[in-house]
Amino acid sequence: MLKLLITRPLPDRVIAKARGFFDTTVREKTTPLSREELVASLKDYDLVLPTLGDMYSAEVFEAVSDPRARAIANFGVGYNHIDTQAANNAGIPVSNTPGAVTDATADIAVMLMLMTSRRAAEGERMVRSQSWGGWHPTQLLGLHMSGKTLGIVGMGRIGQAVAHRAHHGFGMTIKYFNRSPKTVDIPAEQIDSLSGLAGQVDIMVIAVPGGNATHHLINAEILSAMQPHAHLVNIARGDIVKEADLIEALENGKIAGAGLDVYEFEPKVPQALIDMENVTLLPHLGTAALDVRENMGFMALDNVIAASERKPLPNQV
Ligand code: 8YV
Repeated sequence: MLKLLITRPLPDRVIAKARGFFDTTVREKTTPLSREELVASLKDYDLVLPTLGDMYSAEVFEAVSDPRARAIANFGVGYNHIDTQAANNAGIPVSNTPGAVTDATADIAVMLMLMTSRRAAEGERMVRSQSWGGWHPTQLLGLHMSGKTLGIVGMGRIGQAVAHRAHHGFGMTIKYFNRSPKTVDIPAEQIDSLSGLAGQVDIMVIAVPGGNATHHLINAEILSAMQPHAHLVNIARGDIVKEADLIEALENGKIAGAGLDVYEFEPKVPQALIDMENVTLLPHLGTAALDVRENMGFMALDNVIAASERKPLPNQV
């Protein structure tokens, strides 16, 4: 039997399936692999199923001259923690789990859109701290989301799923920025500059992949272009937003609020954000539902199984 390393505990059904095919090691820690573990994973296992935070840098691949690993099947759609060029050079194909994450992540985007625009977290904190004195007509007034304009940065699968929800569910006008021209099956306008989009929308959702090409894409220039009543939502990768610039924009009223599921230096969250009432902070909940995580796991296993049979990976990146 080929040896498979799964780098975090995964749902029971996924582990059971893996054990049916492979001599499976499940690493019990919930933290990313150390440098030694990364190197060992390529040396000691035929197949590796890693996830967010397992930093397969070029240096890790270079440290293993004759890797035993014949595939890296990432659990998750985002693979900015894996240097795919270096993996290719080492002859190790990499796959991800597109599709399995789309709806759940789009749902979290809508949740954050509503939470930040309608001040839900602030209200919840008020109730919990027993400082709610009772309803009155001008209390906690937020931004009425229905019918407003949504800007989507990155009109891939997740961006389109957010657009569908916002258009059909909330009657929002959809505008988007995408590197390449893209047509979509709902009324939506592609704007050719990101700062142009930023200036036209009431809520802006980030849905581009992480990685070098999008690092600090949302910076002071873009945040300054946004309207003072607008909100920013990030459900993609933390370092797409230059967090120091976001803090500055919030502190100086350049935008009205933010809803974040991801952070530049995850899991560190700056105290300045924690201290702001108009910021909603979630712990990377994008796909946190059992059936979604099972589907992600099964999809990653499909790729592992294909690699074990020396077939092309169905979701090679
Ligand atoms: C995952 C995500 O749960 O799929 C992704 O890329 O961002 C999350 O929803 C997590 O990152 C594991 O990959």
